[in-house]
Amino acid sequence: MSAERTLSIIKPNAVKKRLIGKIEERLVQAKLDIIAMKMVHLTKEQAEGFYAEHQGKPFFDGLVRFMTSGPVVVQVLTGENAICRYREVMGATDLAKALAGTLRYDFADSITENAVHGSDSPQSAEREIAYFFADDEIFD
Ligand code: RTP
Ligand code: MG
Repeated sequence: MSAERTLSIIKPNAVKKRLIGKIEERLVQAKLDIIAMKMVHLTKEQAEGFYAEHQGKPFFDGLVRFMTSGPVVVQVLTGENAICRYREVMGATDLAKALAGTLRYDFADSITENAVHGSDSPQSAEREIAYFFADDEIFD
């Protein structure tokens, strides 16, 4: 099987709590390699566009408020089966359901402020990577 790419976001609560380094260590352990990276403070429009699939859901406005509350670290990760494996490293959306040892179990503050994002399918990975990175910003 060939290497896959996935988009990761270290969300504002984790950046604020100085957890970037701890999260990067977990990526190294999981053999998920960083091939693109930037820090951005999302605008309301960028956050709404990124999470467009959730528009109209009860948590949408709170999600956008949270994602624009401070800078985030956006990365492209690569590795065998990277999409699924990164979601395993992250743990369940709701920290109450996340397994011990996952990023969300260790670093989430709530179901919304859950520390990290990872793409959920090859289609969303492709869309999400192109949302943040030009081809010449990815170092494969
Ligand atoms: P993500 O997209 O951020 O990687 O998270 P996910 O796939 O595990 O969860 P998803 O269903 O896509 O939800 C996107 C983000 O919205 C927030 N959320 N809040 N209050 C709530 O009930 C609720 N549900 C979802 C979380 O920040 C979640 O990661
Ligand atoms: Mg999602």
